[in-house]
Amino acid sequence: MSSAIHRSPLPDVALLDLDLISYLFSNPYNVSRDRTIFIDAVSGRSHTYDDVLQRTRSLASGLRQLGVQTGDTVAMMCPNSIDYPIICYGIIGAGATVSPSNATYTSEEVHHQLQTTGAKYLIVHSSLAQTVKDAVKGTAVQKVILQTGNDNPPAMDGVMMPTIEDLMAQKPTKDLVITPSALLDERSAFICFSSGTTGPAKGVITTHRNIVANLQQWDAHSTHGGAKLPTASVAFLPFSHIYAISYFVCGAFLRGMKTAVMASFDLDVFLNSIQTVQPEELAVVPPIVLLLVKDPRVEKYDLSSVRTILSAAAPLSKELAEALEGRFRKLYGTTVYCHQSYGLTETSPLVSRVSPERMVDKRHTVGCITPNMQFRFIDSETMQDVDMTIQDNGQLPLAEILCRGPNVTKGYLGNESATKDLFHVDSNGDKWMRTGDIATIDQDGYITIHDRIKELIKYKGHQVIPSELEGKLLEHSDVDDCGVTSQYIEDQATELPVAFVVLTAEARSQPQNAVAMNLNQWINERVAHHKRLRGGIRFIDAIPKSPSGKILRRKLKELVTRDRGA
Ligand code: 4UU
Repeated sequence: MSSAIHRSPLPDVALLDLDLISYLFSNPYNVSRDRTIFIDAVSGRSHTYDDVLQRTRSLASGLRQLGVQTGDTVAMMCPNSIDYPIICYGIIGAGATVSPSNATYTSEEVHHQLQTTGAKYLIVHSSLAQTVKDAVKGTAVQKVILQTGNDNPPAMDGVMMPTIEDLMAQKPTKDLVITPSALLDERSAFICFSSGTTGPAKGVITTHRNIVANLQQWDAHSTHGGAKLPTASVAFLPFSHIYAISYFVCGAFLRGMKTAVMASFDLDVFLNSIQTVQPEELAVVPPIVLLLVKDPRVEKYDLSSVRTILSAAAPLSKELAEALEGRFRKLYGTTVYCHQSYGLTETSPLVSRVSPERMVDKRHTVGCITPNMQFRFIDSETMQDVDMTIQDNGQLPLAEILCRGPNVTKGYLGNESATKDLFHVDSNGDKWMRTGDIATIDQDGYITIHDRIKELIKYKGHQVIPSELEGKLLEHSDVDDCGVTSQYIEDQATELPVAFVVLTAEARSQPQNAVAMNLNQWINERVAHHKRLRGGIRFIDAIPKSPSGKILRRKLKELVTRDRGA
């Protein structure tokens, strides 16, 4: 059935048999050791390439002395900073795995991640220490390491709290732990969290092979036809998400990109940083494209260095991309290509992007298959291959993307059944990863994402998992049943989570506004900011369900659209 397999139109790249630390520190792009790589966008504090090397060695050595062993997991809950990449490399260089938590997570959310990974160590910024104080209870965490801010961290019973700064000040006595070739497919570098196609957040095993391969795939794809990699960047995307891990935490250092790092997004700081570090490319998500199109402050800064704007993690409309290109043309007379790449946490992350030589005619797709990857397209119901060639009526067929390649995860940590569901085994016994994304592919191999059949909601590129919100709503005594879906809001360029709730008889007799307010407050206290029910709570008599009791999310979505049209 080789005809069902779609390959990258680009040649494969020769993959290196190296672990992440050896690859990064081999300095394949000959970055000058005194080049400034990470600069704090507000304070101006910075690290050169050499600073990163030295501090990584010290931290790895300090972590080993503290007891970290090869194969351990070290959880991390820190806002973006210029030290963040060093902390990641230090952990991996000590032989351990990094499991990053989003810095806006609640105690419950962090607790779930710590339970899943069995992390023995947790590195936390002092401003978030209060959150982790409860999160570590009942987990395997033995030591909490503080990244010092201006805060007074709470005391934690039974756990020792050295500081990262102390560890980084150690003499780099031990060599970094190098993962041998035989273990590149076994040992994980990162465990990020994703819902995959269904169910709660799961720990995605990103092995050394996965991440190194994807960095190489990214570079081969981005430089195809002789294009140059960017030399500078501005980082606001959360470093706990695979997009930023790839582009900034690993990519910026690997490629020697001078990178202004923002702890959180602030438009003026972002624009000012662009003016200062002069990136050729901006790595963003769709709502930031919208902001750059609309906000008058854009005109106060010189953004003329920008040549390409890369949007990923959620759908971007052609209209919005063109509006931003128009703004740059008007302001500077320059041609800027606002384009997309597509990927998943489970694919480390890049799956497809627009090749430099096709920016003009293909930039409104999500690009072509990246080197070393293969796709097949299936009917999600029947699991049969779909012939993707253009039909007589000129339409391209729609089907779910399955993929395979060196960057595809082996599965979810400690969750065999979810891992099994992630893969489709074809008639040859080959394993293909299900993406839950519905797409077309044109005759040049360029892909357009049309729909998402998995449960996942994307709020500004962040994952919002419906079943998680449903679980929290069901814990409320007013709620008999519920179902969560999303609504796409064009003028915010994002989906918003919407809850349908069946109230108990007693709650039905209460003023509905007050009940909704209570439920919103309940949710807001329990989940991170980006998971709030911004699309609203709607009361309904019954949640549409299949005979087996599964929520019919399609039906919920139809209700949202119907209400909207009404
Ligand atoms: C429509 O969002 C990501 C990964 C983003 C990424 C980053 C750098 C992709 C390529 C890259 O170079 O991962 P997750 O796991 O948070 O979410 C994955 C899901 C996909 O299955 C898809 O539904 O996010 C959606 N998605 C997109 N949808 C990702 N990119 C796109 C896109 N258009 N460009």
